Amino acid sequence: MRAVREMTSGSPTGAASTLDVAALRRDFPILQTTVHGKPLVYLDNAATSQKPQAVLDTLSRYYAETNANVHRGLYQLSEASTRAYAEARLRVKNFIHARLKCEIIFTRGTTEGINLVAQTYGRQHVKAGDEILITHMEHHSNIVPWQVLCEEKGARLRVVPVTDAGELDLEAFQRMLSDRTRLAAVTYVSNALGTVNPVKELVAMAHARGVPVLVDGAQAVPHLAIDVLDLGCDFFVFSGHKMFGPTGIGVLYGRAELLEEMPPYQTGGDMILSVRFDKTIFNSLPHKFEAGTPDIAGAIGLGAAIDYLNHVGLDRIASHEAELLRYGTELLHSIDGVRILGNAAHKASVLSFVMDAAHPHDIGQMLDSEGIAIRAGHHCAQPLMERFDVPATARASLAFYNTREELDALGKALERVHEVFG
Ligand code: C6P
Repeated sequence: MRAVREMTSGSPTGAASTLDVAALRRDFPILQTTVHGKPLVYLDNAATSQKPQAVLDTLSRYYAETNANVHRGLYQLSEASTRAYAEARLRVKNFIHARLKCEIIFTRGTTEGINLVAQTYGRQHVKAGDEILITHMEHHSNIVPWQVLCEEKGARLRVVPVTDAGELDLEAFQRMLSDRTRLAAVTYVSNALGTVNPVKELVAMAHARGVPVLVDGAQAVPHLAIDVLDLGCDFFVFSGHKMFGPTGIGVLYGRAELLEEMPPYQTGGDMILSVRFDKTIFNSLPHKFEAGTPDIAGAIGLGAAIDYLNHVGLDRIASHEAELLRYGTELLHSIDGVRILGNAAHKASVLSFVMDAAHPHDIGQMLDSEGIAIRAGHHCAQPLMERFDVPATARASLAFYNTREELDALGKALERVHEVFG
């Protein structure tokens, strides 16, 4: 945690700073390990990120010292656990700059957050003949819940096209918003292309037509500072595990006015004020949407990940990753037979590519033998693969702890793939 080194010279604003990546890497035990006898080069951060010792310690300390159920006991441990859980919610609220703590709902992750909105807000507002607007670059999690809802209601799923560079067609987005559109659901950062969408602009366009917007922030939170009020979005969802927190915990942010009106997603303990056989009264926000014992340790671990990210600094992370992405892009362009998918002007962290010589799965396996972890496949974005006429891509995805040396190792291994298969 002492790894951030300020370097305030060299910038007209005096704000330039850089990361002491070597020191930061020591915060991540898994980055010190080897795979097939080679140092691990972890380039699958879009799938899930690694966890710093601070998060691991928080989890084990919670279970060793504070573990008790929340909102139930009158004894000290339960009060401490309840307090820690509430503090985690406050950390999330501050992290995404929400207005109110009760607008933060803990979920299992991005997928559950989207399903929650589709099954509550969606079922409440969408009727036959209505439309839901999504984009061609969505993850399956931001396609299928809307598709299922549309089928149930006799509504229509409309899909905004993506250009050859992998950018959203903004004119089409504008054109496809109609009086029938009940919700637009868009990703902030594409997991398969790295494209950063102009979410604030999209929200403004949608709101001008009275259409609420859900933003899938799964791939944004580890890389960009998030301000939901500035974006103006109505819902924002993300997963803890992609931002150096535990698996099994995520967040749905919703504007209180909307959440208040929505029916519960799941029912049972903790989401009620009173239960009688003739009538149940639901609890207030956020508890109305958190039925059952929540992932208390996960939420507290997510709070620790937020502290860690704040300590490292999202501005420093963004500039380090932009430099890595530029370096990696040039490196891949220099290798014979490599073609990058996703060449948007504004990108974050993802290098998705195909090679003439080898299937992405062969690339993934050869890289694994060198200790390099990438993802090969459709990245849960099959419609996007079809759009680019490929069955799959190989994808290297970056985090702030990655280095040029690791990208050099990737480059060397890809040269070997070219020699072997080419
Ligand atoms: N993408 C990837 O390798 P969950 O699984 O609920 O934490 O996140 C789902 C999800 C939703 N939206 C986007 C943009 C995502 O990237 C993901 C997860 C991983 O790209 C696993 S498929």
